[in-house]
Amino acid sequence: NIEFVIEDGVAILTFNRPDSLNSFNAEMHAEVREALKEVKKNAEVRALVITGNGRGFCAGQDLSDRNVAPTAEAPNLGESIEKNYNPMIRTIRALEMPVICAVNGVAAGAGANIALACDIVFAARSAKFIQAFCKIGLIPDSGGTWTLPNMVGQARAMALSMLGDRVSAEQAEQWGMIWKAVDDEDVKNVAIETAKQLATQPTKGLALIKRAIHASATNTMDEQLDLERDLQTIAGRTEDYREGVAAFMAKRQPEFKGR
Ligand code: LHQ
Repeated sequence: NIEFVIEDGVAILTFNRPDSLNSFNAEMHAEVREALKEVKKNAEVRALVITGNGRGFCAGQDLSDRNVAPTAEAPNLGESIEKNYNPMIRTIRALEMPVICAVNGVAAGAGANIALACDIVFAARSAKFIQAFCKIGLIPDSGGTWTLPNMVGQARAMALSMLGDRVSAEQAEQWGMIWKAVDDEDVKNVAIETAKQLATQPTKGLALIKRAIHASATNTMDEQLDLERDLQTIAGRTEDYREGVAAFMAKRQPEFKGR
């Protein structure tokens, strides 16, 4: 249900259920969980790319394995969120390396919000972002009620969540939901090349940048100044900081180790 490879310091996780637009069943959840575990513990990995095979990126939960017959017991969706979606989103957000998303096609429901949880998002020009949840009586999950208003403001977040309108890649770029819309045929390569380049950079420093930017959404300016002081203290003790300054002064290319 997924493909997972590691090359040149980059882990590439590809959703691989193209017939159902890479929607999540239980097996795919388990495989993604294992892959993310490997990313976390393998010291060689210094960036992660998430993408999908076929014409979709991910259509969220696989709705075909839901028993919604009138006689069926009411499901507990919170359990599935607690077991599957929330740990995945929390892991992506906490990974101490850049997570690059290549949205190769439609991203709907949880699929849209997995993309929005990543650090740098490229989307194919033909891709669409759809908060599809409202169409089946649900609310945006996988962090969407947090990421979306933070990125696009409450007016747009509310309307997108209630109407379930399709947002094009270019609109998503203009609204600050993603980094860049790129030509369809380039999206995976651009994401992988960006990740490979980032995998040669000061990984620890990048992880600290990630922490600081995330914290800014809920911190005051004053709290953020304190956090910057603390994180810069950590950054200043890394080998890569020494190497960066030494290379700059010697007018040579730095060789970062990621620590
Ligand atoms: C699918 C799906 C799908 C199964 C396309 N499942 N087959 C969390 C916790 C617990 C439970 C509930 O949910 C959640 C989080 C969620 O993610 S809820 C939201 C679930 N996702 C959706 O509601 C999106 C459903 N999909 C769509 O609205 C459309 O498929 C989109 C707009 C994504 C794409 O439309 P089209 O380009 O017209 O493609 P299509 O609809 O023809 O889909 C292609 C095939 O993929 C089709 O199968 P078929 O056998 O007819 O070729 C679809 O049935 C299948 N598929 N999404 N989520």
